[in-house]
Amino acid sequence: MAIERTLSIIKPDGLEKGIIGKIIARFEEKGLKPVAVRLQQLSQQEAEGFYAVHKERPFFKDLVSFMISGPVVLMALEGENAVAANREIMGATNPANAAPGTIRRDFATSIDKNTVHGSDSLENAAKEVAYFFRETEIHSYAWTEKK
Ligand code: IDP
Ligand code: MG
Repeated sequence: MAIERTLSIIKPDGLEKGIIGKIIARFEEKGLKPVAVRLQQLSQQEAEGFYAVHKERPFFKDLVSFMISGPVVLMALEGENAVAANREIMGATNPANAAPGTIRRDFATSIDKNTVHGSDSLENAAKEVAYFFRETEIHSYAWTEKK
């Protein structure tokens, strides 16, 4: 049993749609606990730094401008195999390809406005959590079995 931490972001479209609670419920129902949570307006510099790995991609500019178009919710999620579990709960990048019952399939509008971000590996999860949260802002608590 590997208890991991991963970074989740509810993107501006998730806040516009008023589904912060519904998204967090999906994580909690699957045993992923938010152990750090902050609502924040990202600056352009913060968004560019966060997505630096994508800076040569054609969609980089649009991605950054979307991510700063409104506030986001930043969360560290903790639980069993949290990195892969989060990706599974989110669904595929393009909501058209996301499996039924995933956040992106149920709530996202397009590949641009795809409602959530999730770290893609344990190594990136550690970097991404540290990008937004100090260790003193993260608080583990008793967790329950996956339902
Ligand atoms: P992921 O969010 O599922 O990990 P990545 O490939 O890491 O997907 O891409 C980061 C984000 O960039 C995506 O969530 C999406 O918002 C955006 N993105 C990825 N590919 C495209 C594309 O082909 N067109 C427009 N936006 C894209
Ligand atoms: Mg990614």
